[in-house]
Amino acid sequence: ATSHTYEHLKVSTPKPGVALITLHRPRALNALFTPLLVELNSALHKLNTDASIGAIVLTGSEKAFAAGADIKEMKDKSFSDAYGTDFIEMWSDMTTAVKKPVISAVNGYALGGGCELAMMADIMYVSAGATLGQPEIKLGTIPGAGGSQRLTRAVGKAKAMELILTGDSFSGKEAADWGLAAKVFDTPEQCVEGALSTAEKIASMSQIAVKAAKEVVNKSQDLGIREGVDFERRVFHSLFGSKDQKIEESRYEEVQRIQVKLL
Ligand code: CO8
Repeated sequence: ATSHTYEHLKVSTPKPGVALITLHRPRALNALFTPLLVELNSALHKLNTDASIGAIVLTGSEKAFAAGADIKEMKDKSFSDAYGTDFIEMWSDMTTAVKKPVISAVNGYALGGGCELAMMADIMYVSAGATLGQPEIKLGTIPGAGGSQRLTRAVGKAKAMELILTGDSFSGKEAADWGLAAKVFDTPEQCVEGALSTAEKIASMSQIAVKAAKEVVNKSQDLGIREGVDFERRVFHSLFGSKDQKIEESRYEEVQRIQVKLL
């Protein structure tokens, strides 16, 4: 994926095991139109099957992560256009097809579809001055790429309802205070750097365990607690079959000491 050139994205590997995808449609503040989404899906698919990549960071520019779905592309769509092509369904690739952790580093505007894209990532990092929001209601519509579901799970019904019904935007600092973002940084550069170091840390772990961990945490969003705990235990059992889980003899005593402490 890194050697491939894209028109609306930049893909690089700034750290070992880490891919950085930068949305690059500066003239439209990274508004998410179909050609960009096709490229994004293609890049994600390639990175997903690239064994040298352990984690992915997704970012935009300092001014805009993404200022929404492309209003110009959408304004004349009819119901049959939207329903017939299952419009926006392709966005879900980001979470269904990608088994490796994705961290969004959000700076500037992340509005509408941009906010939804940021929330699709497994971990969201923000800079304090970022502007997030679901302003669809102001355009006579509602979030269409998971916003009403992911925002509500992250911040609770009261806050999500208020944000989605008013279309009011919120800051990166608020996103972190409410638990939507995992970390907040003072500047956009620090935000991207922070996301890259976390990605590097994740990429240094067992890829098979990381994949399993992502899968079980995501399941918690779909399953009740009992089924979720059962599912986790099954996946946990399956990791006894992985090479990475086997403790090297040189570490045996250290691990035993930890186990004794836990008892
Ligand atoms: N779609 C298409 N083009 C965009 C978008 C967008 N979402 N956002 C910005 N642009 C373009 C502008 O048209 C402008 O292009 P040009 O120079 O050719 O006119 C360029 O980006 C720069 O934008 P501004 O000059 O407006 O930059 P500012 O710094 O003055 O303002 C803002 C930045 C506040 C982010 C402003 O651009 C803005 O309000 N953008 C729209 C935000 C928004 O409402 N996004 C859509 C959310 S809704 C959604 O994503 C899904 C549902 C949409 C349904 C639509 C049904 C009609």
